[in-house]
Amino acid sequence: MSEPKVAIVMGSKSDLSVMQGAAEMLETFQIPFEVTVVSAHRTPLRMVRFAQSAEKRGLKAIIAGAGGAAHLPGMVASLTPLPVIGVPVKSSNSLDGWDSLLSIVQMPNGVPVASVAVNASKNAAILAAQILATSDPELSSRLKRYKDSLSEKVVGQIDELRRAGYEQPDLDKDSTRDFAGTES
Ligand code: AIR
Repeated sequence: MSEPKVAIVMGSKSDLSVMQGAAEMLETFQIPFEVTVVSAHRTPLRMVRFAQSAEKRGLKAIIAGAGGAAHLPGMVASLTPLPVIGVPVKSSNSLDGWDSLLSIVQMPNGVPVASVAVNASKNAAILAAQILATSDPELSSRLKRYKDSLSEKVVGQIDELRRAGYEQPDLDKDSTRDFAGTES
């Protein structure tokens, strides 16, 4: 793979089962990435080195996941101009994910962290892809195809309901589509 464009960092390897969803999604979009463990509390200096070198190393976005007192995304965001997307991880020490979610979302003015839902690492990767796609037309096309595939799945579900005997409202008379972004 070429130089990583996105970093996936997590507070502990125990977060990997959640965070690997982001890795899978970035692979789908053919975005080169790196994956590592950086703990805001156990390795604070590694966190500073990681965040301060991220832009120079050519990264364009950072996905940071942590559980419990999830300070990693916010602290990384305080040390880099790159966009940081936080993934609240519902870890073994977590109060049902709320502690992590609030630690990530409730940032002070001036230091934003974008947050996805608890454990929603795939969405973090999609958002990172969307950020990169603003300056990458090929990636933008891949994203549009992905979004089209989402609405196609729903069309399939509607057909299944119809076949199961549930009459469907006629909402799709004209040729408009939910996501008509794919170039012909
Ligand atoms: N964590 C690690 N350093 C700082 C934090 N907040 C988090 C990890 C993991 C949780 O603590 O992100 O979700 C439990 O980590 P471990 O290593 O004890 O399994």
